[in-house]
Amino acid sequence: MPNDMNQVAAPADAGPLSRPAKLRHCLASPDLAFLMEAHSGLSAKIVEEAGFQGVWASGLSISAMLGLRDNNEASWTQALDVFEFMADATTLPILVDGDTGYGNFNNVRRLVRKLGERSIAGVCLEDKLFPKTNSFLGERQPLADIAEFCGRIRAGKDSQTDDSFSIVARTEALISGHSMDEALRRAEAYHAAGADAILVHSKQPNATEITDFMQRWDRRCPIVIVPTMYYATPAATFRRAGISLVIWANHLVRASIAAMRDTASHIAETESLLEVEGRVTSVREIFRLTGNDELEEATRRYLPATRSIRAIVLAASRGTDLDAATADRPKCMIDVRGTPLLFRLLGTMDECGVNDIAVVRGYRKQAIPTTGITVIDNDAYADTGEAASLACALPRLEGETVLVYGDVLFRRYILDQLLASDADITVVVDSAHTAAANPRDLVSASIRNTGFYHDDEPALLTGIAADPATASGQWIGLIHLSAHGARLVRDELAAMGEEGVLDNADLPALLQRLIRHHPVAVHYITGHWLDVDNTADLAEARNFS
Ligand code: SPV
Ligand code: MG
Repeated sequence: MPNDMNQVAAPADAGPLSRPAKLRHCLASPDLAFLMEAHSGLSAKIVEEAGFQGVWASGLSISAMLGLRDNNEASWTQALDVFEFMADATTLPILVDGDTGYGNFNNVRRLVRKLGERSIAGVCLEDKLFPKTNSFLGERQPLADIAEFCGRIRAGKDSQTDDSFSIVARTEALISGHSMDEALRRAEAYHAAGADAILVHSKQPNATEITDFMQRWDRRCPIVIVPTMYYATPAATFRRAGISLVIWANHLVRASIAAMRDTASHIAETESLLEVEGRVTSVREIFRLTGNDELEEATRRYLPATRSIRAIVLAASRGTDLDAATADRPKCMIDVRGTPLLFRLLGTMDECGVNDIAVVRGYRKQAIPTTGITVIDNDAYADTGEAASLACALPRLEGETVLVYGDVLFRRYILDQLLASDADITVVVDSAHTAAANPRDLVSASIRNTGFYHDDEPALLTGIAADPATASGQWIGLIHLSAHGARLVRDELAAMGEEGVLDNADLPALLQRLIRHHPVAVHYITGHWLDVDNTADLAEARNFS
C-alpha cells in the first residue's frame, strides 16, 4: 500500500504557495495543522488574524448563519456564494464542507469546478446520501454505497482544475455505528479512489476510536479529524497518533451566538447601550476588519481629487428701488415664496457642489444668518461699492471661485455649465437682454451669440457697452474664476486700491480693467435667470421656481 504521507513536502524555495498548495502542504506535512471554522467573510478574516493555517467552511455553521438547518436547505449555489465571500476576505486556504457533494458524481463534478473558480483549496465529501443530516443528529444514518461514493471521489478528482486541489473523503462509518473494520475498509477504498486525505469522524466523548483507527491505518495517507465531541483531548494526543489536520468545526458560530444573545438581552432589559458599549467591538474595528483603509487609498488613486469651489456673494448694499421691502433687511434677504433670495441662491450653488460660501454683508447685516456660511462685513457699505466689498473678502479669493451678486437667481444648469469653463475668468452674459436691461451691466463681446458659438472661437468680453444698441448682452452678475483667475482679480483689486479707485468701483469697472491685460471669456445664455432691482423684478422672482 502506498504511503502518501512522505510524498508531498513544501518546496523550500518555490515562492509563495497557491491556496490549494498550502492546504495540500497542511495535509501532507508531518506537523499537525489546524483549521478553524468560519461561516462568512468576516469570520474567515478573524480566523486569518488569529494565525490559523486555513479555514474550515463549515456546512453546519453556514446553514446556521443563514438561519437554516444543516440538511442542505441552502442550495449549493447559495453556499457557493458564501464560500466566495470567505475566499475574498482571506488569503488563507479554505477547505469547504461539501457535505455529500449535493447529489451524485455529476453534481460533484460541477461543484469541484465551481469551487476551483472561486479559489477554494479543497472540498470534503462525506459518505452519506443527499440531502444530508448533521452527523450528531439521530443514530445509524444510512451510508452511501462504497463503490458509488468512490465514483464521486474519482469524478471530483477528474474535475479539479488545479493539481493541488484536495479532495478529503470523510467516512461516517464510526458515527453511524459501524465497526472499525468497516471504517478502515471505507477509508482504504476512498484512498484508492484518489482521495488526498481521509476524515474519520467520531462522536465519542474521548479519542479512543480515533487513536485505534490511527494505529491500524498506519499513516497510509493524511488523516483529518473533527474533535467536537472529544474536545477534552489534548493536541499532543493527536500529534502522537500521527493525525495531519484538526478541524475546530463550529466554535466561531457558537461563540457569536453567545455574544449576540448576551448583547441583545442586555440592551432589551436596560433599554440603553451604555453598558454594552465598552464590551462590544467598536465600529472603528469593523472598518479596519473590512479594509476601509484600502478603499481610501484606492479612492485617492482612482478618483479625481475632490474639486473645492468657493463662492463670494456680494450682498452689502440695500439696493435703490425696493424701499419698503428692504426697510429691515438687505435685498438678498427679501422673502420669495417663503425663502429669502439668498437662501435660494445658496441652494442652487450647493446643488452644483459650491458649498464653501462667504457672504459680504453690510446694510442690515444682522438679518443675514451665519449658519452654514462665512460672513464678511463691509461696514463701510454706505460709502463704498462692490469692488470694495469684494476686497473685504480678499483672503477668501483663493483657488477656484464663483463671484455672484446676492440678488441673482438662475437655473442650476447655468452654474453647471459655467463651472465647466476652463478659462481663467468667465462671465455669464444673457444675449437676449439688451434694451430692457440695466445699462450698467450691458457688455460687448468679440462674438455675438450665434447659438453655435461653441463651434467657433470663444467669445471674449471686449468692454462695457458704450452704446446699448450694439451690446452683445447683459452680464448677469455671475463670474467664474480659476485659481489663476482668482489671483488676477486679487492683483487687480490691489492695484485699484493703490490707485485710490477701489472704493467707488463696481464689478463692471473691475471687469473693464481686467480685460486690458487678460482675456475674459463670455458664457452666453438666453434667459432662465433674474435679478431683483425693483418691485417688478420682485414680482417676477416670486414666479421663479
Ligand atoms: C460541519 O462543520 O458542518 C461538519 C462537522 O460537517 S460536524 O458538524 O461535526 O459534522
Ligand atoms: Mg458539515
